[in-house]
Amino acid sequence: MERTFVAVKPDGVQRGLCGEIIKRFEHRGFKLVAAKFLQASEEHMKKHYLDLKDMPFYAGLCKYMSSGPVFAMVWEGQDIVKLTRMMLGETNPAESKPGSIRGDLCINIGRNIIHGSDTLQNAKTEIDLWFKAEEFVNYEQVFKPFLYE
Ligand code: IDP
Ligand code: MG
Repeated sequence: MERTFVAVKPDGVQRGLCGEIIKRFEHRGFKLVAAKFLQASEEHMKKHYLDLKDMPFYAGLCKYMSSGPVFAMVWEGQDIVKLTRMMLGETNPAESKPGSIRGDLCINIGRNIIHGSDTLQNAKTEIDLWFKAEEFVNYEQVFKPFLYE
């Protein structure tokens, strides 16, 4: 089983899309293992997006991501890093297929409502950045035999 980091961004929270996004992960069969609603600091967002520090939009992105609440989550499932990226669509909503979260729910690259880790290694780094060990809940998905052969 893999874990990935997902966050509804301030635009997604303001637009009332947390429920819709959580629903899609639940319906897919993924298991929620940690979640919290918070306003992140700009410093925290600079660490989160460190890979993008040389991009022209880096400062604005970090400022925006810390401008309001985000819903941060860790989800678990088989191949979840790859499958989450497919559920998200492309970084640019305008290039995202209908049926994907960004393709269905947003328009603009700077307001693309959701973050999802892009690699297993980045998922681990991001989960460690956002969550402490005691924030994870241990439980079994009772319908697991009906999700996985
Ligand atoms: P991702 O969120 O699909 O992984 P990244 O390339 O990691 O995309 O970029 C992180 C975030 O930075 C994007 O989700 C988007 O909010 C923002 N971003 C990326 N490219 C641009 C751009 O060209 N203009 C403005 N914002 C951008
Ligand atoms: Mg990314």
